Amino acid sequence: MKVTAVAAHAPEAVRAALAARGWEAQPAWFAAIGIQPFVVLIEGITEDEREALVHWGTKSGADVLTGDSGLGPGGWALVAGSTSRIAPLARYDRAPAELARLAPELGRLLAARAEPPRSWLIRGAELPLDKPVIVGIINVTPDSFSDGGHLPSVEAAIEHGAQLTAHGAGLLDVGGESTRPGATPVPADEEIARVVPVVAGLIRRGLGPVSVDTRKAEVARAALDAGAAVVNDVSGLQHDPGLGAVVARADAGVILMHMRGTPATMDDLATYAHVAPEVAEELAATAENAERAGIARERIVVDPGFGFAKTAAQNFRLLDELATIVALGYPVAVGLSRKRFLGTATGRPVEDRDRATAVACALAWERGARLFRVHDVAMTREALALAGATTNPT
Ligand code: PMM
Repeated sequence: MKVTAVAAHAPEAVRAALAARGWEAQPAWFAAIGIQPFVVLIEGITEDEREALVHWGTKSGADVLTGDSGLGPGGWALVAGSTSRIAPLARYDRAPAELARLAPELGRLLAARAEPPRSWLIRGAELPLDKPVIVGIINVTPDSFSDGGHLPSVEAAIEHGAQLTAHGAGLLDVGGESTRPGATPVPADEEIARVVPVVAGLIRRGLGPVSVDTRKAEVARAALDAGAAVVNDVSGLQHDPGLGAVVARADAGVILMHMRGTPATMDDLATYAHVAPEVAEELAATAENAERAGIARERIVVDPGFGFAKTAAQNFRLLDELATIVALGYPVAVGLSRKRFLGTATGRPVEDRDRATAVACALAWERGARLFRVHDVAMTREALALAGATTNPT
């Protein structure tokens, strides 16, 4: 007899173990997915629902931990087991009647896991997500925290875009307003004067697709008119209620980032009892808001907003628990590049954080992120090539 531990953090090892022993490809894959561990936290439940869950857990072999003082009203339950054990709870015909309220949300989580988004619709194109999309940063601000002021002219910014593209960027993100804590707000006309010539120049050179990093409808409209295909809004449509309609009308893609408050107030709002679920809940509301404004679901990407209203410790938890954000079912972008919390771990100053950025991006890929907004595209591309080769074996 021989006993071997099989890696279980992803379905691949189980699939390969079965395939190597003669199983057909499809049954091996379905079995591997079914064996994957699945852990859900269910909050706001009644006493009856809690009891029904405990009873169901005993019968079905899932672990059910419960309590009555949750983060919100009602009781809570943490349900853990293999996916195939928990999946029947998402079916009205299989779940106990007392637990019918659970089915839709649980079904949505299971579907997002089984069928993650394969592409992202932006204006005039569809970006496949089976490989990482590296978003190259072009900051045309005099005061961005990490590279402010290094692009003195429109020509230099366009040339920088050409270089980022040559290094492997799949999207170029042009920003004209710094969002670091305490940065001075920029009037719309000034922001337009900074970004539009760069967007137009990139398009003229056949570079892109291009994204505009702005919170303002007016700036977004001008950049879209100049040929941008994506709007990257760090305020998640909080800053300018008109931005959603501008994106919708242009059939543009949108990146909705999580933050609380404004760059001026966000540092005082970094108060979470359990950061990942709270960010996920707030991002879900933001995405719903965008869909109500007429933006198609397929055009939405969400971003947990590393460094925005989060302490270093919260950023590390969020990076580790990124799967909670991925479970929302939208493609996930991360902006980790050169951020302060990376310096907390490595002791490196802002100008020496590209290695840490590349490693953090590889960790984020492994947890399900698909878009990576970075300054050093070449180094991140190498890290992601390695991460991709490990997680998608050929
Ligand atoms: N971070 C910054 C600016 N824009 N956009 C998204 N989607 N995600 C981010 O994390 C993000 C962003 C701040 O960094 P910078 O000043 O280096 O551009």
